[in-house]
Amino acid sequence: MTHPIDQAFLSLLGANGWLTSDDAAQYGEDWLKKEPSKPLGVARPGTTEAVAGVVRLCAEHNLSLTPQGGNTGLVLASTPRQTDARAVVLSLERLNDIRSIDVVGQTVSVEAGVVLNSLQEACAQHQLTLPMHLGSGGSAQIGGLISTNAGGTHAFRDGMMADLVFGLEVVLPSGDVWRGNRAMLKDNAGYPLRRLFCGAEGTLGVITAATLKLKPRPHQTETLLLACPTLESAQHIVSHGRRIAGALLSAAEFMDETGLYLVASHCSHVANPLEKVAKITLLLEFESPSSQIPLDDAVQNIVTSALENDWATDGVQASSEQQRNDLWELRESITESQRRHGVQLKHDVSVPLQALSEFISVTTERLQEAFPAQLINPFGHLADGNVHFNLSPASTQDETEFLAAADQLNAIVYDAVVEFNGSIAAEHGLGRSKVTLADRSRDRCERLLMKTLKNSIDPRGTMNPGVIVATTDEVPDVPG
Ligand code: 2HG
Ligand code: ZN
Repeated sequence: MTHPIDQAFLSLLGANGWLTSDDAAQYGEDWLKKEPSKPLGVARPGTTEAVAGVVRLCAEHNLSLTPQGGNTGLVLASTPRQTDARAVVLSLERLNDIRSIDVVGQTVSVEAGVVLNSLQEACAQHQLTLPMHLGSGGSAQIGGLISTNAGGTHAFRDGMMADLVFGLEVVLPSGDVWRGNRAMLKDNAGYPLRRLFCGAEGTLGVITAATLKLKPRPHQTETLLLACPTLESAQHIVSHGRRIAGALLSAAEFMDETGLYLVASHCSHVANPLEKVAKITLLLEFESPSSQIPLDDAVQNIVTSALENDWATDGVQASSEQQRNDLWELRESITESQRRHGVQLKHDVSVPLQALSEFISVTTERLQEAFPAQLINPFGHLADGNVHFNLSPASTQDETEFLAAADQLNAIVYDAVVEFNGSIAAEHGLGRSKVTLADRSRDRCERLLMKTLKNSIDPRGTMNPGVIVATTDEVPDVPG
């Protein structure tokens, strides 16, 4: 016999719109497979009104709700808590319509479940692009990107996801729909509500649609891979590149030799075209919006300066789209390689640029001293000081001891971030993984503001509980 809760969701959403607990396993597990949970079921509404219906039904039956996009997050924000026996996952995957593209205003109105790469393909047909690029673009959905305020490789130039959002449509925890999906950059008619939901990780409501800022599609793209002796030398290239090319420089990604060792070990089909693996490998990309602004002179200048000043010892320039994709594949395989390697501790942090190199060397030294048998793999977005300071045991034999040292290793990284005036959560959000950590670093005032916001918009506390704001039993409310 069908359970009454299943029956209620089936009546609301139809057979295609509700998966019972037995079919929910994939939705209960995060990408890193850290904490598989067993949701009560998965709601897959196909319209904003149906999302509102799901929110109301959950309230009626006292169920918690975890909105889920492409489930590519790394901080446990899109799957329910293992202990939550009354958790429903709300998948946005069927809300996947591109409502309209405004070629004159250069905006797109899009539903939350549209996958980033599909949106890029649709925009490309109008010679436009969304300036948001990240490795998980084949799965990541627009609603999730907004909810986590994703950063990616172009953030130093084009901003994070919140900077690309002009308007939003949101189903609130009350079941009301906020129809704020306007297409204006300049929209100061009150509190900036759209900002509130960017990076809220589904704790204040469910984003169902958005209007996003587009840019002209690049007319010319040039991609370089450079072998650098140190991180400082890579930073010299980036500073020089920004002076020479200005906003034509669109990406500056760095990889440590450890990251490339992981790629060679676990994704052996991915080739490194440079003869020797350098201490730091730098991937630079330049984009020109117009045939009137060619890139060749700027790129040539940067390569020559890098070699003449010994900032780089070797380099390649992509000569075809295929080669360009291969260079990006090298960079984007680091995450998958480290996952295949096994156990890891991830730290998505940022520090001011002038302190970046010292931060990395000081932290590396402290980590090595605390636990020598580990792989220290700092990589990321060099122009905005965002480092993924990821750690793994050197081999499977070291796993148990490495995990036993996890608290100490995490503390070394996060203490150094604070010491260097950085952020403990740069572009992946807090999820449940970093809530306790973030809560400790908040002063009384900030903690109160966060709680007041959460409680006034979601008074029952059922929207993605345990994410961003700790539930009171998780962290004692110590005065800060
Ligand atoms: C990237 O920059 C992503 O590739 C993932 O933000 C980082 O694996 C990671 O920790
Ligand atoms: Zn990143």
